[in-house]
Amino acid sequence: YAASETVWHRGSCRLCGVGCRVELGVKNGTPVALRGVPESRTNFGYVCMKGMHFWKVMNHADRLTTPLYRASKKDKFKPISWDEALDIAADKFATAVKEHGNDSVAYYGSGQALTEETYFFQKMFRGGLQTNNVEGNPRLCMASAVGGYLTSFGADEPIGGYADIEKADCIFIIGSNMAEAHPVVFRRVMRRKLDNPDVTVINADPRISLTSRIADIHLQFHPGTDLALLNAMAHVIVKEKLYDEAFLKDYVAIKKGKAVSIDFAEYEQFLEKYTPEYAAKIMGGKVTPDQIREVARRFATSKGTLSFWTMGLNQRKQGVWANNLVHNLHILTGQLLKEGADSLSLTGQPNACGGVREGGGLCHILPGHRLVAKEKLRNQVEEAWGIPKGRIPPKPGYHTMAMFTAVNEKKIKAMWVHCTSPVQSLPNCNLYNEGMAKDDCFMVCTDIFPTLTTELAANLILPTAFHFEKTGVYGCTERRSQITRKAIDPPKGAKPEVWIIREWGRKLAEKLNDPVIAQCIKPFEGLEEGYELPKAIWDEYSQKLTKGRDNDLRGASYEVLEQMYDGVQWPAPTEAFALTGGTVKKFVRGMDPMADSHGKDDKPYQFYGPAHPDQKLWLWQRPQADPEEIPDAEYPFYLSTGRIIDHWHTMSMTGRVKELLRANPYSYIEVNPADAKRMGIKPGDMVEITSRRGTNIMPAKVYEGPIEGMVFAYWHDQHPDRMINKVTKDAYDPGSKEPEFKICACRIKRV
Ligand code: MGD
Ligand code: SF4
Repeated sequence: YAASETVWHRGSCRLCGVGCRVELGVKNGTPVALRGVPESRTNFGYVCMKGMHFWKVMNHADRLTTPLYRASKKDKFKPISWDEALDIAADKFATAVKEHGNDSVAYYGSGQALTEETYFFQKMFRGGLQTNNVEGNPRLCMASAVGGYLTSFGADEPIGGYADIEKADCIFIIGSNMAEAHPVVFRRVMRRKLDNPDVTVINADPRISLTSRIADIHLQFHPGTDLALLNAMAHVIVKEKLYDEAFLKDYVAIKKGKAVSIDFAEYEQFLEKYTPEYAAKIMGGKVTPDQIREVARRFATSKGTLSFWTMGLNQRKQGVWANNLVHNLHILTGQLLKEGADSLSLTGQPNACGGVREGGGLCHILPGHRLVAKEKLRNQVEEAWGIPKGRIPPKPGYHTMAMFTAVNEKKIKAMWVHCTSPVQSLPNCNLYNEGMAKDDCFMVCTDIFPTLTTELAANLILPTAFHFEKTGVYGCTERRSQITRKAIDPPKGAKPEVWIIREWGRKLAEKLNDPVIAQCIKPFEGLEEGYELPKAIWDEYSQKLTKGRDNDLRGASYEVLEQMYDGVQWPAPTEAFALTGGTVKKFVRGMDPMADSHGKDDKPYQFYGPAHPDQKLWLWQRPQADPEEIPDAEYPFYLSTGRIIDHWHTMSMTGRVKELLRANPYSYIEVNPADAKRMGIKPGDMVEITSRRGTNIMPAKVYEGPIEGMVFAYWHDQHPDRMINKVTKDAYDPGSKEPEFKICACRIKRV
């Protein structure tokens, strides 16, 4: 190529969980454009406006280019060399371990980190520093989905994928504004509906959103009442005998409580009270009993029913139960495993599935969907790493909210925050920011930009390479791993994380005089960091730690991933199979090699998931239950929060792109017109939103989106007056520990 020509480099987008295949245009060593890849079967060449503007983030003048250090959080940062920076980081973690024990250090990572980064970090913390204090922001988005899949299907992650959209006849979207949060996959849903007007689209949500535009039926209800809806749909399906008796007989066990077995008669008895009339009353009266009947019938009788959900179900105190109840409908009706039918959780981030759920990035899981608590599984990991048996501690570490509570309680003395900004993204953030701002916890942040977290809480900021400036793998919603190869150099002074971890690890081994830490980095010594190093990390993870696991990725070598337009869907145990694209439907004989090899009988479906020893799907008896906080006389409104199309999370990236910022410069509070009229609020009036935890002030958008009695704000805005996590509540699901960002009580007033 002539230097002046644009060269296109393949990779995946990093700005949401869809996983669009894209190409970055580079001219004279500088990114100049981003486009879709028409051959891709994921996004067919389409990208959304965030994706399209991605390259402008890379070039931004605010990129961090030198390590910055301050001994106290009250001081100003000073630039220091990489050698000094890594020495300080190693010294602080070593001192914390020596003086306060192994559990006084912690890692808090991200569903946007590359798999190689999450895997390497957790190896250093568990195998090197001997703590399971390994957590990440996927706790805030996907933990309830993980809990739901494990308890209902015995295995994490969806059975099918996006390819079911083009075959589905009924699409049930609950608790998801996928038009904004997963725009390109929503485009596929929209195309299906436009091409086939007979396809039913049902949207169940307390708020009318852009997603609702294509719905035939929109069910609008009070936040937190949808467990009643899902049970009422099951009630209709059972009463009208719309369930699949043969499927239930062959593949299903029924459970209640902590997995106590019950029979169908007891389940039927439990459903007895969930009549459509009963549910409609709980849901607030806008949904009619006949609508519930209609929705249940269409769900059960279509040729293929495909459900989508995301944070509206996950970010709830009953998040796991809500997931179970959607899976229940699919299990009852047999709307699973066939073309066009699936219970498909949309993932919250580009690599929450691949890196964190599969790579061992949460406090209770090790790589390859292994549980920390199981000795045999810990030993397998220790053996793969060549470290002594018993080196990984048996106790899971702190989950996210417990970890930041431990920071408040001064139990965590050194913490590494990678690729996330908890100062803005934690619920009830004022409470946790107090602890993070104190000098009791030494904090290292690896980021590409300054953030509210680096400003308030970091002692040491390490500037990193960005997407396309390093090589690594992401795994999206549908069990699909995709590689992005380094296309350009990072800004001078910024380094890929895998290099940072290795260099820090070497110093840490010296300071703690610990040969096992040195052993953890030994396989990666001497490798060039742009490609060889991440490849060696990927090889160790995929070859040694996914072998025989349900996410077997041995066939998905870098070489194979580089050949495949859309990456590979696991399980993919061999290269030959991975080169076909991998497993489109899990558990189906003839499609999934694990189902073939685990076959215990001659049935077409084989449920080999590690969490269900009986190899069955579990139908759960789960009652309607209230959220942690419901409106009362003092705080009479429900507050809900979510995403919009123009921005991503804390806006640290999209807020720096002027086109995206202009499209949506600041947050506003959506108020239903009936409430606005009653309270004298007009469009654009400034409104104060107060909960038991904090206050925001922002302009009103008067609009029939939220149901009467509910207000909604997007959470991306960093401005102190509009940072909605000062107001949200930090209650969490007792099973998944995922916080209830979606529901709390507040009052509003015009100011
Ligand atoms: P992000 O903006 O995604 O938000 O919240 P966060 O993870 O805190 O932070 C990513 C950071 O990584 C940015 O600072 C970015 O600059 C940096 N970064 C980007 N690329 C790289 C890289 O290659 N290397 C490094 N080292 N850094 C990089 C997300 C969290 O927020 C999540 S996952 C959810 S689902 C929650 N959603 C939610 C909600 O719905 N409502 C409310 N109210 N709050 C929420 N908070 C949660
Ligand atoms: Fe990127 Fe998501 Fe937009 Fe696709 S839909 S281009 S993955 S932000």
